[in-house]
Amino acid sequence: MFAEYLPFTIKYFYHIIIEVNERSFEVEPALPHDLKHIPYHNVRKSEKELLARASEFYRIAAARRTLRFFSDDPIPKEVIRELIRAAGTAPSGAHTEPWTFIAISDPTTKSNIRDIVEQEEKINYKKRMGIKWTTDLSPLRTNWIKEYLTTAPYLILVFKQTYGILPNGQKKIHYYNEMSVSIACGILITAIQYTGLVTLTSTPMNCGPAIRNILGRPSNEKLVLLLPVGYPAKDATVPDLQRKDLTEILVEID
Ligand code: IYR
Repeated sequence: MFAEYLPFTIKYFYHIIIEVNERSFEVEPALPHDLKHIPYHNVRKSEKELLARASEFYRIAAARRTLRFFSDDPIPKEVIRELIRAAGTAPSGAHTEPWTFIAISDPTTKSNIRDIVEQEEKINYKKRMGIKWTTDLSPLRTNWIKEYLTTAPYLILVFKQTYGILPNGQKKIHYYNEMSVSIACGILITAIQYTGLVTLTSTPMNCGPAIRNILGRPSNEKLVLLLPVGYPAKDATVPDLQRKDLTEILVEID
């Protein structure tokens, strides 16, 4: 419609652009275009049961704390696999599942990661973060020494795939990859808590490329989260933090 008001030459190019665009969207969808849609089964629960389950889940979630002191007691590999299976159930843009989870128990790799993280964090704390940030963090008693990276029996590293590769070698667009991976991280952290283990939600600043290199990961993968996983140390402490009340986080419009 709009093209009718344009001079001929512009009109010509306008149509080409539209055609090029339309053609580029005519390529095969990443999922099969005849994908079946099947009935969804849900066992309906009573209102009483809904509230009981929601409250029980809250109780578990509320008991979660970020731990910085880990026991070196081993945990079964099968538990880590189940946790990652749970994280992999997260919703993702166009069902692209744009995540890679690396589970590390090898002491040398953990030690190499600790070296990279501590080297960068030292610069972060001393230079990059600045006085305001380090002052805001001081009540939490964090610093650049990350003993938990070698003590915890497992490190789980979560990478987002900024794009994928189709069987024909073309790039596959990973819509909302950051959001999809963040949701998977939320499920993973909650699954760790539900299982009875502890973790620390860490996002090591400036360490992504070096860690990706030592793990031999491809360049479409970017480090989003590093989670040490294990039991808490016997003498572990946590800061006595309070969470916001429901009235402070919820606005109800009925
Ligand atoms: N990444 C650093 C600093 C840090 C930043 C924030 I924001 C925290 O909530 C906690 C720590 C570290 O891991 O020490």
